[in-house]
Amino acid sequence: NLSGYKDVEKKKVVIGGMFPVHNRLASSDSNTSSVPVSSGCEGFNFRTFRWAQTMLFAIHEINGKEDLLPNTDLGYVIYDSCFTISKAVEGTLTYLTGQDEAVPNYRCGDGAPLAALVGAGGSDLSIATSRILGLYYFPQVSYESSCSVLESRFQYPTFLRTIPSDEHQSVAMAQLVLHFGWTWVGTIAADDDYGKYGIKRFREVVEEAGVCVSFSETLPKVSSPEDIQHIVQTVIESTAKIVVVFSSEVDLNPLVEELLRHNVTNRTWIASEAWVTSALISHHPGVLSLLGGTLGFGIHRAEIPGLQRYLLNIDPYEDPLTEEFWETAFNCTLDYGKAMQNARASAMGTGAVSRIMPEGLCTGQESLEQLNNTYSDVSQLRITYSVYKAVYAVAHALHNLEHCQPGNGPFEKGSCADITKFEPWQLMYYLKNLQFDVPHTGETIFFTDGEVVGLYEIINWQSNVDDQISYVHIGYYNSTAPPEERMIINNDSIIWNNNMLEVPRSVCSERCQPGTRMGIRQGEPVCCFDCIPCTDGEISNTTDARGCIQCDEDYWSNANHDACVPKTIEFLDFGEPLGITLIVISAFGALLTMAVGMVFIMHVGTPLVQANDPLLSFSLLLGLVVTFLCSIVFLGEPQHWSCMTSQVALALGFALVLSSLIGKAALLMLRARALKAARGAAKVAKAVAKAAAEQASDTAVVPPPPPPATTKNDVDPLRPIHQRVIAVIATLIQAVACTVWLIFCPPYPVKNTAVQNIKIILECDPGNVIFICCIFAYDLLLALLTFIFAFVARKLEDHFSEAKCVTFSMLVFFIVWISFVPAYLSTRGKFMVAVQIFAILASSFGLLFCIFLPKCYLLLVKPERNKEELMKPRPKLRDG
Ligand code: TCR
Repeated sequence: NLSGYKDVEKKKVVIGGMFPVHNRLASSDSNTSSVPVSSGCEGFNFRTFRWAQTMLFAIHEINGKEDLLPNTDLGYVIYDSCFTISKAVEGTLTYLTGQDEAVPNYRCGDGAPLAALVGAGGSDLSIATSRILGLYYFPQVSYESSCSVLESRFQYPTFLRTIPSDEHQSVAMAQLVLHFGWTWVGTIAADDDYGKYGIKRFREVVEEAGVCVSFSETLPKVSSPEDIQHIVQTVIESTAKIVVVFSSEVDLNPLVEELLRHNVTNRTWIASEAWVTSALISHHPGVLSLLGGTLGFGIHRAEIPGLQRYLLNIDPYEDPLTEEFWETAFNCTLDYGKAMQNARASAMGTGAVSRIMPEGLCTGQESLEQLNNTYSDVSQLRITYSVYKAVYAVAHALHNLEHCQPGNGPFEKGSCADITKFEPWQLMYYLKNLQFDVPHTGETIFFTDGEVVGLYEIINWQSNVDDQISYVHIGYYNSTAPPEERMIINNDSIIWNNNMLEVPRSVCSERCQPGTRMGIRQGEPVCCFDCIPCTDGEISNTTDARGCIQCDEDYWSNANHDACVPKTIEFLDFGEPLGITLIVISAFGALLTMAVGMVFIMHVGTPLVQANDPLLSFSLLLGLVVTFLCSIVFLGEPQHWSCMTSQVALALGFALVLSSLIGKAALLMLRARALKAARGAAKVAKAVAKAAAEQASDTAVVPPPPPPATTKNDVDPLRPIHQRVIAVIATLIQAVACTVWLIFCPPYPVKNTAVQNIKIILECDPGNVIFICCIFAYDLLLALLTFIFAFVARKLEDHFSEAKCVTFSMLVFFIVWISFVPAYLSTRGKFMVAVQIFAILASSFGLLFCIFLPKCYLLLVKPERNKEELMKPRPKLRDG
């Protein structure tokens, strides 16, 4: 008899206990032809048996105390819930009705009032039992059921527990995952309320923080190799390196065995409280490679002095459960006959018991100490301590109930309850308003609405010297602390899977570096994405940027696309080689033109200079100087003044040149036509003369008529004044046009960013395209007219082939400007300016050389040919 009723006058109260001492129901063939019997259980669990024994130990301790329930002895009834709801319900009903049928179960203290139920085991069992107990307002104190749904006082009015709610644990796990920056995790949950609600809350918290769940599997409750196989495949195939498991050890064990068979490594497992210190899991051979580095949450651990001795001193013959324990632990059959013999023998001191034992039998004298069994391992008393606290809670409530002062009691009219015949709800009152210190540990226990505070130790599975797993305490979690202090982890003391020291990574996609943005993958979680490089002109300067940012107008992306850099400013500068070259060439051109002018001035009196109206020649040279020099204005950073001057000077310069030329060309053409007419007249005159001569030879000699007078006036119908008027008018038209242009829509400098992304091209905007077109079209028109006039006069052979020179120079002019168009259109940026300058220079040099080179040659090298009579056009037909 485990409870000592030494004192006969002592009152008795019975506490109920329920422990899942077996792991499952024994399978029974469902035969409806006979009376159904309650099925038995199988799979003896040493750990839960220790819990049951701890309850007995606590009751013993309390019964031995003078200050706690001094006048009352506690008895107990303990049921095996077998990890199954049906057994738990069966036990609850048996307990409530007092029909002691369900054996093997302890029952001690018949007839005494029932106090409370300590149990019933896992959350699913407690949910079932507390619904029944709640009907009668019968208190239930759970040591193990941590599921958050049991928080509801509405559904479970009489449920209390000494283990914190999983609400805290789920949040703590989520925080752990976030703490290490894992964004890609897999989850495995037991197929019960514990696993499902635990993982559900974990997912909620974690997903809100942007973590994605790679897979989410459920462990089968009833052994199913296919399901386990499926989960193993999922774990292997997933890229998630972190697996969160919310399950009891019993449900998880088959999976661990299968994973070990598949040699799965390189995962970090996050353990829930139910398996974080499980010997069942951690004692598999070779488990280190699979589960080394596991992190998990354990409830408060305590030392309970005297417990180990109590556990080791268990009497195997006391009860069917202890018998089964003994036989399972020593893998033998207890032999009652031999046992009695041995007892006698050992009492007589003969010893040498085991040598005479037949194979497979045991005596009950075997040493539990040497067995090294989970049962007697008191190094990780967590749930055990919770059981201990639960028993003490009931005892303290009973104590308070017993020591109620009549008149000051909590019930109607200050009445008290009687410990010999109290109602369950009266005990419930005392349990709810309880506060006590746990013996040995000194921890203060009180229930806030049935719950205790969420305090966890964070445990890391590390290998110890003999390659066994040791549970190393690396931090803690306190749900009552301010948010940032809730979790304290010593990162350095963690040893990860494969004995790694750095934190493992678990992400679906690596982070997107600056310069790229996250691109969603259709149909995949948000944590899985592609990093798409930003397009040109767009940047991202953070990791994991959702999108790229467009750079400002004057900025452009750098090569890495992680910063906007100012665009390079481009214009053709004076200082650069191309600029210098162009300046030199144009200056040379201008100087050369002036030199030609000088030569002309020096020979101004000679026929050659006089033949072509010298004033027009000078204006032509002046125009050329202007065009040469204006090309310099095209260089440098465009300014308002330079934009206006360059184009206008060019247009005017050309206008001046071409107007002068048109004057010359018009003169030449008229000369040519006059000459042609004169020649026609001469022919007629000659024919007439010939006929007359023939006649005369017959008759008499008639002097021939004088040749037609070719006076200067006849050949030069256009006087210099006319040419000049033409030139002046032609130039003036252009000047007026340019003035209008400058007044109404003057060219202005612009920043052109459209052509090239990485550059700002500084250039001149013409202000109005139509205007600039008209102005240069006018120049072109002058050139065309000049060409036509000169072409018509090309046959006119004066000594200097003036008409040919002009025709040729116009051809050069056209060729240059025609080839300029495609060249200009196909270049970009500052080279457009260069092309334009080249065209200007080329056409100007063309004009200069074609028109003035032959003349200068004559003037300087062959002055003897510069004679008056040579200046006259040489008619092909000579007189006589
Ligand atoms: N709460 C779990 C069951 C459980 C358990 C354990 C089972 C917990 N701790 C340790 C075996 C060993 C925590 C439940 O179902 O509520």
